[in-house]
Amino acid sequence: MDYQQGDTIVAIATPPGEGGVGILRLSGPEALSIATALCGGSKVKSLAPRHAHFRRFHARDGSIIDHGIALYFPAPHSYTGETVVELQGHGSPLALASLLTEAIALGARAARAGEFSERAFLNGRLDLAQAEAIADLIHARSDAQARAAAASLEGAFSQAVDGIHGQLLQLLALAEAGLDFSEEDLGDAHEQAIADGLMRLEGQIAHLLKQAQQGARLARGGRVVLAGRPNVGKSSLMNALAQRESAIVTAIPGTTRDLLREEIVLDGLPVELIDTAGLRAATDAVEAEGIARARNILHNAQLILLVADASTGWQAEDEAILRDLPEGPRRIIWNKLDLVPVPPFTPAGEVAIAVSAQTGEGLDVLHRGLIEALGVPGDSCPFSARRRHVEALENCLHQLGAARGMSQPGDVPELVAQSLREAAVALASITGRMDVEDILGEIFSRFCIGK
Ligand SMILES: Nc1nc2c(ncn2[C@@H]2O[C@H](COP(=O)(O)OP(=O)(O)OP(=O)(O)O)[C@@H](O)[C@H]2O)c(=O)[nH]1
Ligand SMILES: [Mg+2]
Repeated sequence: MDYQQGDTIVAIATPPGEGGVGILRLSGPEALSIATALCGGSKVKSLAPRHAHFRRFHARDGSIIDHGIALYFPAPHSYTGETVVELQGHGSPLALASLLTEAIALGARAARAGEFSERAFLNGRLDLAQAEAIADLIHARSDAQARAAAASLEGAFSQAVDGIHGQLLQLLALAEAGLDFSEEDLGDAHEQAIADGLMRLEGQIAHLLKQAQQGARLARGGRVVLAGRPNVGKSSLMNALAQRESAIVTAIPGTTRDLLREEIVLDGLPVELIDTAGLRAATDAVEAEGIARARNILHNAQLILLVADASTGWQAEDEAILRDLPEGPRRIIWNKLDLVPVPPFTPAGEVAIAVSAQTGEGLDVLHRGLIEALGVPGDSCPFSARRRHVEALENCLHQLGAARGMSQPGDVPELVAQSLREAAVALASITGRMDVEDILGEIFSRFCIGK
């Protein structure tokens, strides 16, 4: 790789706030000279590659900002593939801000979000799927998410993609050979080899697509909205599921006004639970706003739990709310099961789960119901993925299907080759080996600064 950025970038690589350690990271051609100046210039012994050196970090006027460890990674053996220096001082927001200011005064430029990882990608240190996995690892909210992202970062997903891509290129070469020779030269065996290859590849991509869908679902997490009439126990149920008293519960209908959010982890999947204002004709402006927010959020739910009161049974108001719900997965939750011997009659075509938020009865069934309704991938998720990867695999599969449809005797072999080429491009866009400029900005802009 001969890729070298002209400028040297700098960022505070540790999270904002106070902490034991705070790291300033520099990458680019001037990283060493700027870091050397910060460490006291020529008066101090120069930094040896990959050695931890204790240094005082200076301002230009000679005053000392902090002290700590300086680490120098010569190109290309660094995170970005460029010259990188890390100054590891104390996690003091003010000292780090001063160091950053000094580095900029010495010629570095403040890095954009994700720019270190973008350079790592451009220098071939990471492929795109791995770079995305870094962001997913940083943002992981459950063990399962973090493990899946780490597997992607290790290359589990990229290796599977590369393996199939190699086979696809071989098949493409075979199909292109058919363009140069007539049918008689190559014979039936050639056609059969292409047909067999297509079949095999479609099977492999369908399998990878399924895993990527699970990986993307895990990385995205779930969102469940609790809705229903006032006083049916939505807030009580949220508290019971979250195992903490976050929402106010009273016997007064119309208690909840704002949307309240709690996060729970279901079988490794982080799920956002949203409690809403009871749906009815509002009695005041505050409640009316709460109800408007409740109705809005229903459109962004992966699963709606329509909570109803088992002690009153299904009411006309419940029916009206049900009719108004947006399309999408939903469950009826009969709450207050402790007040009745058996759950009431559920409207036809609906799936119901009966619980008591007060006694905890039925909550285990509700947990399993949520896992099933959200399609939680659980431990069967070998790597993390994103919507972009799923779309690329779907596109690849579609092109292979098109190639198979066109590879009958008498068909135009050019079209088969063209579809195979497009399938290969779609697959390669996952790791970024071809045609990636347009998606780069989109991916790296989601990083945090300093990564
Ligand atoms: N017996 C019994 N009472 C419950 C249960 N769940 C909630 N309640 C009671 O029902 C009343 C309303 O509970 P909330 O959780 O505030 O109901 P809500 O649906 O959030 O009400 P709004 O916020 O007004 O829409 C309170 O008095 C709760 O103690 C339950 O499982 N059994
Ligand atoms: Mg409430």
